[in-house]
Amino acid sequence: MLRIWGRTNSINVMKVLWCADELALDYERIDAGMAFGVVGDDWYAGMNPNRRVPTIDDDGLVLWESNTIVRYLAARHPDGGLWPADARERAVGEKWMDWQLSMLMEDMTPLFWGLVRKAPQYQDADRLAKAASSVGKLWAMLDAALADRDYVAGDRLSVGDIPVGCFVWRWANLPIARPVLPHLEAWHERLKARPAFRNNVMLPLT
Ligand SMILES: N[C@@H](CCC(=O)N[C@@H](CS)C(=O)NCC(=O)O)C(=O)O
Repeated sequence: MLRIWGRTNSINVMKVLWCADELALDYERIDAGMAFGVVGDDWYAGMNPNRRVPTIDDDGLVLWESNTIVRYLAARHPDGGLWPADARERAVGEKWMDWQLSMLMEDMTPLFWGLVRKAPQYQDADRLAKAASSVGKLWAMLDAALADRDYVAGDRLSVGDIPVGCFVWRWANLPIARPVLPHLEAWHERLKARPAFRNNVMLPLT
């Protein structure tokens, strides 16, 4: 039995739930994190010493780090179609998973925490304006990459679309100015047509 710990408004939990639903997996989700607590309990830290969400337990294999979980579930259920058998195609998609962590997070974190969660430490207007402008330039990179393809690794959805797909919904719903990026927008529309994306990602930002 697959168990997934994490609150549904966490972007990292959304990645895992969207992936699991694309793969049509049976799972139990247990609320954890922020108002739900749980992450502070010692038994939880025994599974995930970071005390963050998501964490999964798949028949005794405990994993944390959302992108790793997405890769694991997709590879374990290759018939689900998210894990390209061709290493080159897969790497092209996976690159965007790592880019989400290494580049996109730096600007998305202050914007989300400052504008949506109103965290006092992210209220510097100058810093927020710089983050909004800089993140627009990052999204333009993905827009350019999508000029000749429907999804980040080619002509079908794969693991590589999942982290950036969660973040594009968030970016599109932030109260900021955004550049016009037609390829990115068309890809976002394709994601929005998927029930698993609608059910897990297309939620109000909270
Ligand atoms: N790199 C980790 C980050 C995990 C993380 O920071 N999760 C946030 C939610 S998005 C969290 O646990 N926040 C504290 C909480 O919810 O109590 C991952 O991708 O899984």
